[in-house]
Amino acid sequence: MNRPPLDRRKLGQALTRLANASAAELMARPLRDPPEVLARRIGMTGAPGAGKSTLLGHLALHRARDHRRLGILAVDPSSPKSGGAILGDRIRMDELAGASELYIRSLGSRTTSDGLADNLPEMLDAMDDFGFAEVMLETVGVGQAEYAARLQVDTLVLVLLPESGDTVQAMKAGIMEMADIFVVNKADLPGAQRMASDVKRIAALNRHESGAWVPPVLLASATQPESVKALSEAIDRHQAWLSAGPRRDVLRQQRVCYRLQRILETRTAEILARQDASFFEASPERQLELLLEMLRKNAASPQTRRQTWLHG
Ligand SMILES: Nc1nc2c(ncn2[C@@H]2O[C@H](COP(=O)(O)OP(=O)(O)OP(=O)(O)O)[C@@H](O)[C@H]2O)c(=O)[nH]1
Ligand SMILES: [Mg+2]
Repeated sequence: MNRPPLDRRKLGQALTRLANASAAELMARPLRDPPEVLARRIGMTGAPGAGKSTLLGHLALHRARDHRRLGILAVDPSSPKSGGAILGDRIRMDELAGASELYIRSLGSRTTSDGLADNLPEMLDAMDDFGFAEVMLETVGVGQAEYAARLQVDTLVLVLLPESGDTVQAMKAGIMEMADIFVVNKADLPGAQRMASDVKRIAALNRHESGAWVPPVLLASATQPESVKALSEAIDRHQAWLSAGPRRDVLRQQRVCYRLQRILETRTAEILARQDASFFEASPERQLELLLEMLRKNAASPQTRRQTWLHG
């Protein structure tokens, strides 16, 4: 294929700049022309230690074999500055050497309230701008993070462990309805088959409309390459299903909505933190008026507008 090689340095800088951008800066960002081809977004979520990075690593190597440009962003709450090392450890370096179009980056979750990384939506867009065919997102499935992750990806893979009590917890949190593919991971451990049957039974209770996607329940293990292939095929089937119906557009709209909501929340919090007693003594109506004024002023500020984002 005739395309320039991936400029890793430029991409790294763009992602860092976005990760550090304030809500005010994001709001003042000029509208970008989205590229014609958007990256397929695949999310992998599950409890800490479920084997997500390991599985994602194998999956990425499998899917990068035809030289498609493929990125992995791993939200790693435990290591804000690991710079990809954690996930990188899970992929053998000799395998990686042959995959020049594979890009991996760990992101710290830092201050964000939704359990994902700061400004993740903007970073995912940057991956589109850099010509990725596919972006895989690893998030740790705790609390609100699943919901937030759901909105950022097209295909969400939920990684469960055998005999972990995960099913019960997943049902409680309503995660079962969110996942497109279930993986009972570490299938080399005892209890995997039974766990898979349980999940199948529960998953079958959801979604009845005709034409609806029926989430497959797969077994996987780092020691079984064919299980990675099966997962990869399930992802392709789900992506094909998305392309055939309205769901992809619905997801993209929800994504835009969520992003605006996040920026407004963050910016509003920043503004409110700067106000003194006189602001809060005003009537609620006046407070809102003042707040809107300040938000508007920010959007028009030439200083922030001058920032150029991705390409220089
Ligand atoms: N038995 C078994 N162990 C596995 C398998 N896959 C991964 N592990 C082990 O499980 C542990 C956690 O693996 P990771 O891939 O780091 O799991 P993770 O879900 O990414 O972990 P966090 O990102 O910390 O939440 C490691 O010690 C792996 O070696 C598997 O298929 N079978
Ligand atoms: Mg991990």
